[in-house]
Amino acid sequence: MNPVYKKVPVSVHKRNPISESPIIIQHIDEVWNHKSPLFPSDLYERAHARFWVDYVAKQSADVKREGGQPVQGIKVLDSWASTAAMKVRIALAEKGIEYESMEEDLPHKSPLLLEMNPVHKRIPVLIHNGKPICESMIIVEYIDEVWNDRSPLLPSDVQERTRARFWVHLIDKKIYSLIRRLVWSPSSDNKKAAAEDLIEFFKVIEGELGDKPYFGGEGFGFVDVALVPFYGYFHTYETFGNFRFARECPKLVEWGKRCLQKESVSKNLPDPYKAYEFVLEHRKKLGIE
Ligand SMILES: N[C@@H](CCC(=O)N[C@@H](CS)C(=O)NCC(=O)O)C(=O)O
Repeated sequence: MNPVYKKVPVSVHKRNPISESPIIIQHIDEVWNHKSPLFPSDLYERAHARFWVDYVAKQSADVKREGGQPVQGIKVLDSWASTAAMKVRIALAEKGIEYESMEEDLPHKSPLLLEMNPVHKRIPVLIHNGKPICESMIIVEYIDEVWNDRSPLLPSDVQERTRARFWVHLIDKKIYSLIRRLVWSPSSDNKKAAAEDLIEFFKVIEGELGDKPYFGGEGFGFVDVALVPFYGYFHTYETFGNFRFARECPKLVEWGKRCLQKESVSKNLPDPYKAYEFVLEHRKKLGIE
């Protein structure tokens, strides 16, 4: 029932297993939505509640619809090299929303960033009508809910929506520590073991993709947004880990190429060689030998 985490709780609904407690709670709230709502109906309040659920989970281990109207006052506190920020830019591009990107100099964070994200002090932050929304995938979900008249990212079927959230949660939970071991640790560390663990993770993700063009099926969606920024760094991971994705995860490479054909992706992913140079320079700045 839970081959990925092998942990309780697992809720089984219509024979479909659902794991990870914040995702189970949201599933319950969406399926039995006629009584005792758990999440607020207001979209901003909902994003805010999700932020705090996510924050609490990490510690222990009046927005108006503007469909059709030109949208004013959208800013992204951004960084070109950040995979988290890319997710937000891709989601906005999918929806065709214009916004102002404000590039942060992360070693010298702006007063605006500290004011808008006082909890984590990290980019990306979406500022919509003067209100901040933090945490990349919470922002993506918010974007999908506010501009719900076009290019849906989350599936409309509740079971499929929960499944998409499960995979995004897994990606967010695992990928950064795997990358840190391979790319952001001293060269003397065991890169072979780090590369093997990263490949094993991507093989699990590739298993979920299967033979589908995108994770949700025929259309580019929520899980694709969460994963595709890392495709921009595949060359970097291959170089550090001395392996080839084309050999290890060929379907994932084909998926990445397919995603790159979309303008929303190609305009927001870095050139693979520039991304690699960025990592080398940043390692130097951080004094990682
Ligand atoms: N879980 C966060 C991660 C955000 C994150 O790690 N942002 C990095 C850039 S990729 C950052 O702002 N780093 C600056 C710092 O940690 O001081 C999300 O998905 O938004």
